[in-house]
Amino acid sequence: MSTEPLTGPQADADSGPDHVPWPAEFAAHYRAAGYWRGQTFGALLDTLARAYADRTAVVGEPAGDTVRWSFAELDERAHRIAAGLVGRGIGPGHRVLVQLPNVAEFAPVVFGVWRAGAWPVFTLPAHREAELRHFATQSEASAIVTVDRHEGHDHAATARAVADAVRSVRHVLVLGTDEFAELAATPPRELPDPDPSGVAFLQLSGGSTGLPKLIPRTHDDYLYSVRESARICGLRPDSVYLAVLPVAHNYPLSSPGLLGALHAGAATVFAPRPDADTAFRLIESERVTVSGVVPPLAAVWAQAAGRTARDLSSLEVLLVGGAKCGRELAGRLGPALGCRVQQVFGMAEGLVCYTRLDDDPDTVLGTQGRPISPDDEIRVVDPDDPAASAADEVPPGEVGALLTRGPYTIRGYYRAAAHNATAFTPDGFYRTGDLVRRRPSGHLEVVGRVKEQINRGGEKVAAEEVEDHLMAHPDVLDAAVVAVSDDHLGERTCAYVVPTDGADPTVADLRRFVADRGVAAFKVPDLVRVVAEFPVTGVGKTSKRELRVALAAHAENG
Ligand code: AMP
Ligand code: DBH
Repeated sequence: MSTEPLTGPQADADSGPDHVPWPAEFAAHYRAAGYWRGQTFGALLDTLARAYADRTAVVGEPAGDTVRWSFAELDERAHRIAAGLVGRGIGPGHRVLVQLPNVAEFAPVVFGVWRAGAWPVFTLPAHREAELRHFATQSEASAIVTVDRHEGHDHAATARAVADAVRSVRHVLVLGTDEFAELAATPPRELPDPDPSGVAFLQLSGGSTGLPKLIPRTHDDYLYSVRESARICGLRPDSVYLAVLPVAHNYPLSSPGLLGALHAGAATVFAPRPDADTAFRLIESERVTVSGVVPPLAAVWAQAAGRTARDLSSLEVLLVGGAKCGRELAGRLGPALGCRVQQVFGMAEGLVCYTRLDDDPDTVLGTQGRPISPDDEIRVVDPDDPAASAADEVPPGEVGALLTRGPYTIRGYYRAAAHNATAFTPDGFYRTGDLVRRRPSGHLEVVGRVKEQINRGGEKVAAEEVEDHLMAHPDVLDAAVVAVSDDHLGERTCAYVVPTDGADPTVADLRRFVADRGVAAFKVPDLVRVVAEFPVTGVGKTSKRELRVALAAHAENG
């Protein structure tokens, strides 16, 4: 595995504050309106453990045996893990990379980190060494919590390699080891509650410009979105949420996800895999009432539902989002699965939109929802001007670039002052990079993107990041990665490559090269085309627009 440092612009140290606070007058308003309530996640779990003590909080299946922990047990485990972390010197403000698959332990580990005052950094199981090194370096992480092996990958070995390469990482804690069991058995102790208006964790962006940026979210702001998500999705104490997507991702974590379910006193069932067989088995056995999927998975479930012998009758609501769910697929889901459909359009940076359970069918099938909060400010602006401000709105009903600002949308990425200067408007609106049309009801239709990101069925691939990996190949002079439409995933990646003089790299070689750089499999280009030169724009920049046009023409001509 490559251990060279990452090259390219995104590897340059970008500095700046850990957290860009909301201006005082906004913060005062968000508190006065009751959005920010001054509660931390640790304090929330105290309250939940009292209110729902013996009710089931989490259900998982690590190695065949089902783990089933009540709120009181979850609370106890989180207290012990917190004490164990603090005993090892991992305390307030420390960053802890959490790389866990969908196992019940995810919940006590994350709440344990919170109670220790440390900040989870939510990596995905698909991330590999290069990405983890980047997150560890960026965040100056003190520890990594992971599993031994999962789906054939040796996570513990990868975590150790990261610890060897990144000096700040002093602890690799592996679930299932004696060392972890000892940590998790530490007697609970009183620990100071962190500042609720301070950073609670670092979430990852999909990475619109190179490697993912870290997103600082506070207890106050995130808990507001979690509380409202639980309400909007109709969660009750007797709801059962099935977490099928990797639960560290913002969507299954909070929309309404694990945290929304906990907040409502409901149970979360962790599906070890998202396939229809696994999911349907768990829906039947655990009487699951609600789940959340991405469109390609929704399509697979809808098809499989036609021939399953499983009883899916408990399922009341299926959320679909993360990528555009077209009207046709949205319309098929309810009848196929015997449930209601709720579209969700969100981002780890903040803004989350839902169709409401009482919206009319045209709105549910044809839009991606409306914002959670009356104080989510939405501007749909000139899509051709990357510097468009909130004042440059397009006429009502027209397509434009979405800018947003509000009580749970960040004002800046973690230590990224230079990037923040373009990712946000001077008055604090986040440039989402999404192209939307707004209906008079406030519902948004997502019609595309302005930013260079390929959405592979909900897994976001930053063109620039893959380009940088390709550019590291000695035979590659230039690389440009664009989206190609795909019936199943919505989009796939196509890498255009200009070889260096006289070189003739093969497609297989280039794909293997990217994979060997230690990146998630979903970032290895699906298609690779070797060409003599790229089309250029007026000022000589590679024209991705023309590459996309060429690709589309190629596809049409077979
Ligand atoms: P991430 O940066 O990984 O948090 O991904 C957020 C992005 O996913 C959004 O900015 C959108 O581009 C995309 N996205 C999420 N949900 C939807 C949806 N329902 N329809 C279309 N795009 C979506
Ligand atoms: O894609 C996303 O990031 C996303 C989708 C739905 C999200 O962050 C969310 C809901 O909260």
